[in-house]
Amino acid sequence: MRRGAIVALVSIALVVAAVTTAIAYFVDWLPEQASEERQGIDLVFWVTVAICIFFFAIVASVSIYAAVKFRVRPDDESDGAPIHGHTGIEIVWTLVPTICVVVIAVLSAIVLAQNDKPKGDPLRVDVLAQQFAWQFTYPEEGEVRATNLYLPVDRSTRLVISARDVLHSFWVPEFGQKQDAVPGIVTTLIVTPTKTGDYRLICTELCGQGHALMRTRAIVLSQPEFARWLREQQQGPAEPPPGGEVDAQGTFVQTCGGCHELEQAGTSGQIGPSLNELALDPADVEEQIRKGGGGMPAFENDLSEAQIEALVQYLVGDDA
Ligand code: HEC
Ligand SMILES: [Cu+2]
Repeated sequence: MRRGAIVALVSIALVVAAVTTAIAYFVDWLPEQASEERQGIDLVFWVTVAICIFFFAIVASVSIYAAVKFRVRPDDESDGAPIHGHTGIEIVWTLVPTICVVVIAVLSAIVLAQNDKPKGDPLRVDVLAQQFAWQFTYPEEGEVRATNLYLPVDRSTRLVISARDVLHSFWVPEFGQKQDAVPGIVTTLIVTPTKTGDYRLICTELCGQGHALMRTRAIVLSQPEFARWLREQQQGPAEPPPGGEVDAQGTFVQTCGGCHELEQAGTSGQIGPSLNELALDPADVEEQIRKGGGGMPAFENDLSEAQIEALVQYLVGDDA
């Protein structure tokens, strides 16, 4: 090849590489990094991007050079030179991508294995996915339940994930880790938050009409704040209802708040209608809780009679 051609090819490749690298580097593509696991995931991502930029620059430079240099001139009716392949080049373009893919695969396997290991003694949280809400239970902390995922910072959490009805998938972009919830089997996922904050928690497996709404929050607290939150949940409200009554507000927050907005309970679920200005008879509310319908599960078998009664009273009692 002539020297001019090499200079042109290399220059085009460098310009293309510089532009694509700048786009990759200066645009803020990834969500904030808020877990230890994300570090390895991001590493795999950037290694893959670097490989892609390298080959894209080569391919773009040859394509652009060829399109300009060997374009058909007006009135040029001649045929191209007869070429019968090139064994050397074929070996190279088979071998090099194979090596790249193996590098990505091995790196991914290492990161996956690493991200499966908790650091120290993990907190266990049971995650239940159902159309179209998340529920979190802390079995080692007195069965505390919540519809937001509360986590302590700098401690590994082992999420034990199950699905009640169809496939769902757990994902908090800032944590990176992602895992399907599969009916009939239990899956697990390790997350070690590194930053306190309030993150989106979303279902990433198309699971029905309400799929786009199947989202809640992952709230990472400092360790003392998390301990305080747990204690509050374990003890119930500051003034427990007298005479062994049911804690209607607590039941609402834990069972219904993931789907319904209700100001007095401080919930903001968006799957069902807001219950702030509920204009229903107590009998209809009770029927709705027992039988569900229209996208709401039936709670007849999940709640006690006393709980159902307390919820109806809470939502449409005399003073409501
Ligand atoms: C998985 C999400 C989900 C959960 C959990 C849920 N609901 Fe619903 N709820 C809905 C949907 C969706 C509707 C709308 C049903 C319809 O349009 O027929 C609804 C409707 C209602 C209505 C009727 C509202 C109206 O204005 O017509 C009431 C009352 C209600 N829910 C109360 C509750 C209570 C109390 C709980 C907790 C025991 C609860 N819901 C749990 C999704 C849910
Ligand atoms: Cu889902």
